[in-house]
Amino acid sequence: MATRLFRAVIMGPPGSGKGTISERIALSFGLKHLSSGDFLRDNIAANTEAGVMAKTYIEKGLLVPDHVMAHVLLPRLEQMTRHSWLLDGFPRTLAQATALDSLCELDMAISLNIPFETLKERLSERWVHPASGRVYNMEFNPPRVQGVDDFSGEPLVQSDDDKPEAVLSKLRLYKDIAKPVIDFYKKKGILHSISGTETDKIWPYVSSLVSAKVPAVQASAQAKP
Ligand code: G5P
Repeated sequence: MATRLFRAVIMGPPGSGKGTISERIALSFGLKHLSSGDFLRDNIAANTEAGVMAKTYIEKGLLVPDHVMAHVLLPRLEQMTRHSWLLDGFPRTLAQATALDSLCELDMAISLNIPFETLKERLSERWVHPASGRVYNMEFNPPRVQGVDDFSGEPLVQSDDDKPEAVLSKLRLYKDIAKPVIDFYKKKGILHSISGTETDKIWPYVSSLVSAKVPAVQASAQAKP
């Protein structure tokens, strides 16, 4: 009989802390952290057909079309038959949510609600190491040496995408497109909406939500022959 694994998604607007919280969940509970943005960046770096197409959308601050996302992500998920995972940044649209639903049953959908002013401030403090995608925040998690990546020693850059006008338009787009996805998970009874302005204050709540579910899932898996 197949082992019952934990499957969850985390949603939220750009800068809401999906990546930061996902990393903490992955470390604390031993789940695989799968980031749609990282998958896209890998494809862009490898110059795949999907990566070339995705780049044109990401550069304009637009969502990558659903069929490209499905092509990049779903085969990877299909291979993950032995691991519990947390999917960060997918689904973003209702079409993506229904495609995921036909592939697997989710245990939990976490939706982060962070005020726009907070996102604007955070993103204006964000610096990225372009080659690796490593993200720093000058207040929250600064690099050891200002302006320089901790691992490669290469310079950090600030993206045009993190300017206030770009953040505002991305946030509007997010709100419109995410609503049907949030309703979809609400109807399924697996949605947990979490509001706050600081990741460190949100974290204990997220941690207790996941810990209430992960041992239960693992215990039921162990009980099976
Ligand atoms: P990504 O890579 O999924 P976004 O834009 O959705 O990118 P982003 O910007 O990476 O998400 P995040 O993961 O929600 O944000 O947040 P984060 O990186 O953890 O935190 C943001 C910053 O705030 C960091 O500097 C962090 O250190 C800091 N921070 C965190 N918590 C705190 C705090 O409490 N206080 C402070 N001061 N700072 C904090 O997707 C990239 C693009 O790929 C495409 C889209 O074009 C997207 O724009 N894409 C898709 N397109 C279609 N469908 C999909 N499913 C797609 N997935 C990706």
